[in-house]
Amino acid sequence: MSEAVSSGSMIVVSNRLPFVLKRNEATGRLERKASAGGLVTAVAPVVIQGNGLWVGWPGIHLDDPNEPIPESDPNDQTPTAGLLSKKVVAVHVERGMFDSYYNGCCNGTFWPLFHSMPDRAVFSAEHWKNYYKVNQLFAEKTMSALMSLILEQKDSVATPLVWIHDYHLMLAANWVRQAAEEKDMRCKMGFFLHIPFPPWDIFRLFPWADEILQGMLGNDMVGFHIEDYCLNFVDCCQRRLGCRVDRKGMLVEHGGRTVRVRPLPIGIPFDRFVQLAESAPRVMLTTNQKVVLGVDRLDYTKGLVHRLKAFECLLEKYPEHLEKVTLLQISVPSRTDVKEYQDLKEEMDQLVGRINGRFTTYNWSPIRYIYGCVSQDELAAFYRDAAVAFVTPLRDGMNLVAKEFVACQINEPPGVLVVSPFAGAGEMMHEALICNPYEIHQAADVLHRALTMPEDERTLRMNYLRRREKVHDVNYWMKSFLKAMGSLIEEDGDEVLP
Ligand code: ADQ
Repeated sequence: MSEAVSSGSMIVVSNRLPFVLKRNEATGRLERKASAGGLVTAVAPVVIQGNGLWVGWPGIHLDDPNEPIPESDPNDQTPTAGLLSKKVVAVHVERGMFDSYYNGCCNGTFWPLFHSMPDRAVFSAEHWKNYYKVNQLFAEKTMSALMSLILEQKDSVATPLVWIHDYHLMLAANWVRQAAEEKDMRCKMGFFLHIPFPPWDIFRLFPWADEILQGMLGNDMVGFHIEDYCLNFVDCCQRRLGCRVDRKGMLVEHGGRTVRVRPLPIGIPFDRFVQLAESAPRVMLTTNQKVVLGVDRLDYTKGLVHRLKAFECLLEKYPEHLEKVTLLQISVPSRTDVKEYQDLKEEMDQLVGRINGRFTTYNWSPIRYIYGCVSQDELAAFYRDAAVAFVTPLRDGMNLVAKEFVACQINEPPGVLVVSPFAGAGEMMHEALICNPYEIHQAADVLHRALTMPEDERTLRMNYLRRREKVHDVNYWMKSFLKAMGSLIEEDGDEVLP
């Protein structure tokens, strides 16, 4: 698949820049630390090729916000290596305000609420105020980025594109739009939400729900992973704001404008994962044991406790798996300064200890638990050599792990993907085994079925899954976004209308 090309320069706006800044203790200098996610891989080349800009928080609180951003290391091979520091707009936010915006409102309110877990959500006027202010700050920075882009490219006829990402920045669009209109500057604005958009009954719990919807409707196009989230959003706009909507065409009328709503399911850099799987050395446990694999950020939405209990239930119900199957759970630490995440860590530690204490023999322990980040090579090897990927979120926007596992399944015969229907991935990866993590006994049955599935069925299912993910990879996602914005240049040079 060829790389996507935008007809205009793009400004990407995200909570974090596509790399973080770290202070080198020895030299005292700032350095870039690359982020290797699929989003950066797909989006950075389009920003760089189009001479665009990236607006975001640099991952560090600096005493002097004017301290220059370093250029990338000459040996940097990551997709952001070509992103010059003059193309990076760092948004500096005072520490206390950032904490209230990020830990308080984004992760304390929107994260649980949008994952339909309202009991975990904290509703605080103070956090909301800071969320509002930080969004304003991002909008101001985006506006100056837009002005500099337009000045620099004053002879260009193409309209610049502003692409805002995720639940951290749901309010920013309107301020950018208004300021651009006042200055008579053209721009197209798109938004993409990486997490689910909840149904009306959940969304309405947020006391300032109107403002969120109005903020999102400041864009020309609002994208979500799957159709269900689109319809939830359209429904909320109609019921909360009284907007006229077209459900079939997924259009919302607001403030004299028509906003397009589109499902844009994210993909992964499929070929990169295949290459990694082909070259990664074997890292799996030992002997002929089958490995059931879990890979996640340690987050309560990922259904980790349910997963461990389902595995325990498998060993009870189907003792033929004793000493033959191991659950390898790799959990990357996440939001470690938040109490709920510390509690989850403790619960996991105890549960792993209890299950291992119950079943461990001289030769075997049922659960291997790695609490930490693993390299991309290692990850690819784990994906490649696992018999089953057990992906059990209670709610998840998409879930890239399910897709990465499928890409790395290059062995013959392949393994089996088990995925929750409450992840966007479960909605789209029809040939996977679907498993409701809330029903522990049923989840154990599905896991048993995966472990005992005949080879030809495994091959058939995996071939379909791999074919779809290869075509619908992260570049395809990038292209779909540009197409939805009317900013995609196809090979023949024509812009593609939305
Ligand atoms: P996340 O909630 O972070 O993303 P996910 O989609 O599973 O969830 O992506 C996690 C990424 O982290 C994967 O690329 C995975 O390889 C990596 N990872 C996880 N554990 C790791 C470990 N221990 N070591 C190394 N790497 C690890 C949010 C939404 C998702 C949505 C994505 C993209 O919550 O629903 O799919 O954004 O839109």
